[in-house]
Amino acid sequence: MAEDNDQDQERGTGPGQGVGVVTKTTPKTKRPSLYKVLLLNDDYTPQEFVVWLLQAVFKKEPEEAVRIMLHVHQSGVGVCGVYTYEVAETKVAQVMELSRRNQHPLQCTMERE
Ligand code: TYC
Repeated sequence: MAEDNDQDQERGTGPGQGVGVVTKTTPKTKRPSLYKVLLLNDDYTPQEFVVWLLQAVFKKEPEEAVRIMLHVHQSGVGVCGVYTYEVAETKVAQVMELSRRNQHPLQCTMERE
């Protein structure tokens, strides 16, 4: 063996001293948990405001924004998008702040998928 010589003995790296021990670390990549951002229906927030908000905050096309708004309006709750925790948290905060500033009671929450 290549390491079985005097030089290795002097360095204390001969057989049984750990030479050639390969530690293979398996790369561990964990996918982040995803969160649904939910919009709740109410009787007072104008439909136009909700459609505008879905485009401004959630980057929806106008047709998709109308579809989501009508779904929430008719069923009480609907998903605006699915994001990682911090992105979802930011979207919820933006919706709540825009609603508050415009004096609408619109509510928005997030829920783990
Ligand atoms: N229900 C409201 C209305 O008729 C419209 C609305 C839709 C409000 C969706 C909130 O998340 C909402 N003016």
